[in-house]
Amino acid sequence: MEERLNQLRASAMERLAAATSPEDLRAVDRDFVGKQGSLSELLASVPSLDPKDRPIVGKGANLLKRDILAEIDKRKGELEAAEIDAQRSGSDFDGTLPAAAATRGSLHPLTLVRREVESIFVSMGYEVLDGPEVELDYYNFQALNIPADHPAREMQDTFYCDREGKLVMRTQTSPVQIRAMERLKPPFRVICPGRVFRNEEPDATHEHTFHQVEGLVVGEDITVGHLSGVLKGFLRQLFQKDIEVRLRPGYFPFVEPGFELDVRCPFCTEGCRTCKNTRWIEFCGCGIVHPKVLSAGGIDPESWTGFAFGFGLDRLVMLRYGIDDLRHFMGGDLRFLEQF
Ligand code: FA5
Repeated sequence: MEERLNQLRASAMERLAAATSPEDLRAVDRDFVGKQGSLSELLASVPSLDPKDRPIVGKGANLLKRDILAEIDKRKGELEAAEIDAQRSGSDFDGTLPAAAATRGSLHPLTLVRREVESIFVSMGYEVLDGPEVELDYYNFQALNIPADHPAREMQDTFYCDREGKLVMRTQTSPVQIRAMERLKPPFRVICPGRVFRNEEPDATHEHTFHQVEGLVVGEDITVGHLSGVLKGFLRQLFQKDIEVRLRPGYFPFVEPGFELDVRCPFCTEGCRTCKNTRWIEFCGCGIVHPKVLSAGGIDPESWTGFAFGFGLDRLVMLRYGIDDLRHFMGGDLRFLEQF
């Protein structure tokens, strides 16, 4: 009986050593350990054996079963490792094939247009400045001729950052006007692109977080002619054609006189959805810098004059690419972003 067990062990181990596939391993399992297998047959015959042989055969068969199952497991691991090695360095590896293309991100449309705006103004001799997004109430309002309790504060619903109302999320890029005046000696010309915040319910043309580009020129005898000339020159470069503009009176406490500048709709000649059939599109607030603002910035209003403007970058990007809803910009939808 022991001899029969030894024979079974030798033949099972020989087949396992020669196995080259998972099927070979399953066949050994079936032929030796499975219900119809040799070991099961042997165990079934135990009751008919001589009583003294029964424990020897029973124990031996169970031990052999355990050893065969362990060897199957071991061989399975070895075969899998060999297969991975073969795939890595085997015959079907073609080192001349091009590598899988890496997926590349793209710049956000706001970044693309902001860079374009910056390079146009830089080509006109402007310096690009930055300013803090969390701003002192002083720079965002007071120094811009908007004292506390001034009704103009209601034009921009503000996120305050502290109980005393000293710190705000800036509602406009205009505070950088004051910071620029404090730092630079006239004459100078600067633009300041940046993120601004207002407590507004988002819709297709409004966001609580959006972007503006501020412009400020301080020099001698600055006039409204300089202001409209610069903005026209900028728009010509941006849209690569002459764009008619018009000035309407507009109220901003930090400019006097103040205007809203509208541009001729670049998309139509007879009215369209973008210009709401008016043929004009509101482009920015602007005007001649108020003497009180120059003084607040440490510049003598008797000697120097200036103009300032501020436009919404998001709305410019919408115009540029024909985007109908400004909420796409912050929505994080890759299907939108991948188009740029
Ligand atoms: C201002 O913020 C002034 N600081 C502009 C200015 C600068 C006037 C210098 C005079 C001199 P206004 O609140 O109109 O103005 O905003 C300017 C532009 O920001 C608007 O023309 C519009 O394009 C954009 N804008 C305003 N509110 C939103 C909003 N909620 N979402 C997106 N864009 C907005």
